Formats: sequence, C-alpha cells, structure tokens
Amino acid sequence: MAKQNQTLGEFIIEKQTEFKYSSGELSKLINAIRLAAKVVNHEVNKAGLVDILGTAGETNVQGEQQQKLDVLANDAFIRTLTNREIVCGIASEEEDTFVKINSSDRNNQNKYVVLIDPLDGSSNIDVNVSVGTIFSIYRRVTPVGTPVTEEDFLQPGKNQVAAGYVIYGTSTMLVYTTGHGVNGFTLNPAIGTFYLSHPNMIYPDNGRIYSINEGNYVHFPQGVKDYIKYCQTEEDDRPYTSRYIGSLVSDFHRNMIKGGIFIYPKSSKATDGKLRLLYECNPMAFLAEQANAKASNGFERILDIQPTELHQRVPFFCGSKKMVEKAEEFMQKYR
Ligand code: P6P
Repeated sequence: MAKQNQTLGEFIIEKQTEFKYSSGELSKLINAIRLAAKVVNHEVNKAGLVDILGTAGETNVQGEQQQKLDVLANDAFIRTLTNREIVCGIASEEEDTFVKINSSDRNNQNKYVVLIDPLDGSSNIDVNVSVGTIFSIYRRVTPVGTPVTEEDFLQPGKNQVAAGYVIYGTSTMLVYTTGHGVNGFTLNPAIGTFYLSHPNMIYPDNGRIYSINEGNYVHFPQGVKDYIKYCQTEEDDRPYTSRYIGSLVSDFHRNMIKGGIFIYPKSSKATDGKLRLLYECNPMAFLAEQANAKASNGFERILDIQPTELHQRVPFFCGSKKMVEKAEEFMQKYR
C-alpha cells in the first residue's frame, strides 16, 4: 500500500522484493535513471536562460538537427548509467548504433541493457513546451560476460523488465513500471527529491480525447480518416475533444490521467509512421498495458512485434482500451 509522501528511494527499496532474480541491480538502475533525470531537469529548466538553445550544429541518425539539450541529455544518461557498472549496453535515439559498456570487472557480469530516447519532443524546447525522456530496460539474452550484441537490444517489448518516462513539464515527474503497475513520482526541486504523487496509475477504460496530428489528414490511410470523422460526429458521447501537444510523453501522460487515445499512424509521407519501436513505442506500450490500457500498430499488439532494426518505426495507437479497440475496428475494414 502506497505510503503518503514516500520518496522514490524508499519506494524502490520497499519494492525490491518484487524484482524477480534481481540482486538489487535493477534497483540501482532505476536509481541511476533518477539521478540522470535530475541532471537533465536542471538543464531543461534553465534552457531559456543561457545560450544552450539552438542546434549543436550536427544532425543525429534521424537526420534531425541535434539540439544542444538533446546532446546533453544523451551524455547525462549514458555517463550516469556507465559509471554505475550496472548495464552492459545502451541504445539511444542519439546514437547510430548501440554503445558497449565495458566493465572494470574483466568479465562484465552486468546483465541489463537500456534503450533511451534522451529528450523526446526536443523540437518543442525553443517554444517552452514540455519534453520528456523515455527509457526501456531488458535483461540481456546473450551469455553474461560475453560482449553485448545487437540481439540483446532487438527483443520484443513483452520482454521488458522495466520502462518509464520523465516529463519535464509544469512539474517534473518520473513515471515507471517494473511489471507491477505504474507509479508516478513528482520532483520537489527545492530539495531534489522525487515523492510518490500518483500511486497505481490506471488509464480510464474509455475517454473523450483523441490526439493525432490532423495536419497530415490527407496522407492518412482511409481507416484513420474514418476514425477521425467518427470522433468528430455528433452522436452518443461525441464529438470528442482534440488535443495534440506534439510531445509523445506529454500527450500520453495527459491521456493516462484523463482518458484518451494517441495515434501516430503510417501515412503516404511516413510509410511506417514516425515513432521508434524500441525506445518510444515499446516502453509506452508496457506502461499502457500495466495501466489497464492498450497499444497496437492498428492491427497487432506493439509488445509482440519482433524488432529487426534498432531505429525502426511503427504506427502507434495507444490509450484507453475501448478507444483503441474502436480505432482498430476502422483499421480492420481496410486490411
Ligand atoms: P509531428 C517529437 O518530435 C515526436 O517524436 C513525439 O514526441 C511526438 O509525438 C511526435 O514526434 C510529433 O510528430 O510529426 O506530429 O510533429
């Protein structure tokens, strides 16, 4: 039972027993993410004050201008995770390939790999819209002590042992799951401590918010167009409300609290959609299912998809179970 004002550190210790086969390493891993989140939060909050905005002059593997904060967030998480001798490899949206973490212990007994989107929604930084970090944690599948391989990262989302996000918004929150429900912690910046503010987060079974970039309407598949028209039709509890922040973590977080559906579908412009399976859709899908919601590519469960590439994209339908099922009905008509 959640204790009033419990800190994240106390919560991790209390829940330690829930981590199957973990000798405390997963707890250390979540603690490392907590520390990196505070570092990034400090920089994001002062971004408007110092010349840290604008691009770092380079483009990342996505061909996007890298914001300096992107680079800073990426370095902060990789450095924090590396220094604690917990993981054997890290994959990041900002890195072309995965990073092998060498251990001071010659036969590297570290058994976890982490995949991160260090600063999702970074194009919103310059306009002061909330952004987030998304993380996904697996146990490696190749033998401990051998060099980590791409196979350790290309696991289906149902193998995740933990996942979560940090949202750098009006307040900074860390929301995560280890497969035993979803809990949200809010940072008290005055003392740098995360407090349990949202115990046992559950998506409402239904909702009245649909979240999609309707600017791409003409490029959407017919099933998506039909679902948007369904949302806008005056009938029963409709028309719904349209809310789209353009920051996955923010749109997801709002929908988890209020109920709703987020859709980033494929289109004639983006034949596999835009969002990345490994470090955006899988962790958000794990959280959604742990919060009694649903996540699919319009047809199949996201967590069942067998990845083939580190940066592969998938169409993403995620949110209140009844809303995702209705959207899937429209998609099935044109399969
Ligand atoms: P669009 C941010 O760049 C991001 O990766 C997600 O956070 C967000 O949901 C999506 O892209 C927004 O994309 O094409 O609607 O601007």
